[in-house]
Amino acid sequence: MIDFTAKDYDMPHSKAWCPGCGHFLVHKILREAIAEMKMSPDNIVFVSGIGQAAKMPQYIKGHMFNGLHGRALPAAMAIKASNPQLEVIVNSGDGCLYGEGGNHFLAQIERNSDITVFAHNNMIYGLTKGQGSPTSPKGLVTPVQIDGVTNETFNPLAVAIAMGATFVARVFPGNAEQTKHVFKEAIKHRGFALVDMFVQCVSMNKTNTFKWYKENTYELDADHNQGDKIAAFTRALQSDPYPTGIFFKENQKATFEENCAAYKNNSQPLYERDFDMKKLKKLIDARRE
Ligand SMILES: Cc1ncc(C[n+]2csc(CCOP(=O)(O)OP(=O)(O)O)c2C)c(N)n1
Ligand code: SF4
Ligand SMILES: [Mg+2]
Repeated sequence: MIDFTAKDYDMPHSKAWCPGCGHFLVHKILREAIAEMKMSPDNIVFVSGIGQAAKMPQYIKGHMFNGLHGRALPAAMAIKASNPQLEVIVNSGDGCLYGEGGNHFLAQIERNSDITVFAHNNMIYGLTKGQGSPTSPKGLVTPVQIDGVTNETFNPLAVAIAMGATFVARVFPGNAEQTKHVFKEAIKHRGFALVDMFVQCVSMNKTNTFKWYKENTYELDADHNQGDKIAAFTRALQSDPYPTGIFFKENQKATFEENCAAYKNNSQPLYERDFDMKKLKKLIDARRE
């Protein structure tokens, strides 16, 4: 157990985000959550792809892996599988996670890797100057979609629930208390945890502002049954206004790491095991025949 404050998890350098960017609030609340959970930076790996949201691992204390656009999840899965004792946290943008990384999003849900995924959903490609993303609302005018977005809007919660995700939540970080609570529950969850976060991009999305999110969200009722998949799916389809909170969670499903053959009779983390060159060569040679 470590007695750190949220400030201790901050990295000293300045953050390359616009003043008022929604990613700042996530940065603050996430640090508060992990400090209150007494998590050691030595035991956390922050993983991301590319984008404004994906800068997060560089701004928070812990190990980090910053990979290719859309490719945070396979890296996170591999890190967790090679050392299941690590806490693996992904910070990703809506474009990176649901667009370029969409296939990985589906695959990791199916596998139930024991990782926590925080999706910074500003409904826009922020870093590349405001093109429509999978979550952009229909009609949103952008420098590319000059007559407005015509694509259907991707619904990450409904997709995650339908695919069998074991923890599915949405937050609006302007509601700091609920957001911190959901962050902690997601990190504690055994299995794939998705937290979609409504954050504002003050420079590239003038429609879905902090005020807009505030006016268009409400907390799920206290009697919402988090174990009821149909109720969760029904809530995930609601958008006027959007519910926030934990839509669905289940704890019975085995994780990807638990299902790994390598861990069936041996709990020693893969990274600690000797590398069997002969066995590997045999496997590669067999593919060549
Ligand atoms: C394979 C690939 N496609 C496209 C890009 C260009 N690119 C970099 S970041 C980005 C969009 C990031 O948007 P999002 O993930 O929503 O994060 P945000 O900047 O909005 O936080 C794009 C399209 C890239 N680097 N690699
Ligand atoms: S462009 Fe948008 S996402 Fe990027 S730092 Fe500025 S406000 Fe944040
Ligand atoms: Mg984005």
